[in-house]
Amino acid sequence: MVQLINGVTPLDEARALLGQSFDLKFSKSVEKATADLFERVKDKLPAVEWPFFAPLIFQINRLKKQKNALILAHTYQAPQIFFGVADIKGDSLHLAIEATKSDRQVLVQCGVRFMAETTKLLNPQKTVLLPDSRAGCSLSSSITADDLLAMKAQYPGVPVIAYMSTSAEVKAVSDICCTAANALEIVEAVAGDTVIMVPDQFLARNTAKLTKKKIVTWAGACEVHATFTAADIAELRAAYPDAKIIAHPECPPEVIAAVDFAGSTTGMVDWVKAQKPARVVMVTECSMSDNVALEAPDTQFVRGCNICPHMKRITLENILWSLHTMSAEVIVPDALIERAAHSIRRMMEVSATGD
Ligand code: CIZ
Repeated sequence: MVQLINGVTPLDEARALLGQSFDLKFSKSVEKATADLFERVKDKLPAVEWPFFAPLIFQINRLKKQKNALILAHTYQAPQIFFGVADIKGDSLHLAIEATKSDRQVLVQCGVRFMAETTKLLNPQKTVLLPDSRAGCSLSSSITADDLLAMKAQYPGVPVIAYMSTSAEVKAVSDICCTAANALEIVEAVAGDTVIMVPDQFLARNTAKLTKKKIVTWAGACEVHATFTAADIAELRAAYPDAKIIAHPECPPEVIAAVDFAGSTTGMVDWVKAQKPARVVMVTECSMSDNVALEAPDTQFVRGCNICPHMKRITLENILWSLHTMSAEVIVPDALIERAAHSIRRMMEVSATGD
């Protein structure tokens, strides 16, 4: 068996390897079959790139039907994935919930590992594939279950809220989960006047400003959002005085204080679609800004974003390889699934605005 594309093979070798099993020529029939998709993305993808993407998109869409697979793409995925092959698009909780409504048995997660685990937690009978098993997350890897158990020992009886960007192990030793959209609602809903919220120090500090409760947190941060500063926002304001600036609550509090709106990924998308600003800066992941731009033609998007290197590990090449070889399957032990899914379900009982 040739070496796996998943996680180890450079892109040019990946194409050569895929070429042994798939026709990757940009033929007239592929051009015709993908013409509508190109129309959708052409404002964000250079036309010269389409002949490379189109044959992969064509083969993925053909193979996913054969394999009874559903492709889930997070908002941070590049437009060729988001618009080219995804069946369900959105934030991690939305992807996992929507997958439960499908009868397709194979779920290909175009996202990072904690997202694939979340999908598995809510779809335990289905096969969940992660096209690059190295796709991690700085937040999720910042805390282990042992770290959290030690923290719980320090604060006996204090309820523990785990942000969705955590591993299944961490969710399993938490009381309830939260998203960026419902963090405040969950803090208010749990008992007591002190809560532990892990692992994002900035989401915790931004939430603490909105509640009387004391929030004990962890030193985790999202490497995409943590690097934005108040000076960046001031520079953007000076350069684009007419633009609305919106940011994700994983940004530091001084950034959140300086922007016009702060919200989760879904919150930001909804805000742009509802407010229709003439010009906007999305202080978040770059592909998200590109994807929203393609759906909001009346708004001009200024790029004030960072790229998530983990999300960008997912490519059309490794999605096709993943479907072809049915790898890499995300395995979560049954006992862990039960406990970790319980924390997600508790959140869904408390909050109607899960995603
Ligand atoms: O869980 C998600 O999808 C992330 C990363 C953030 C959000 O705001 O939804």
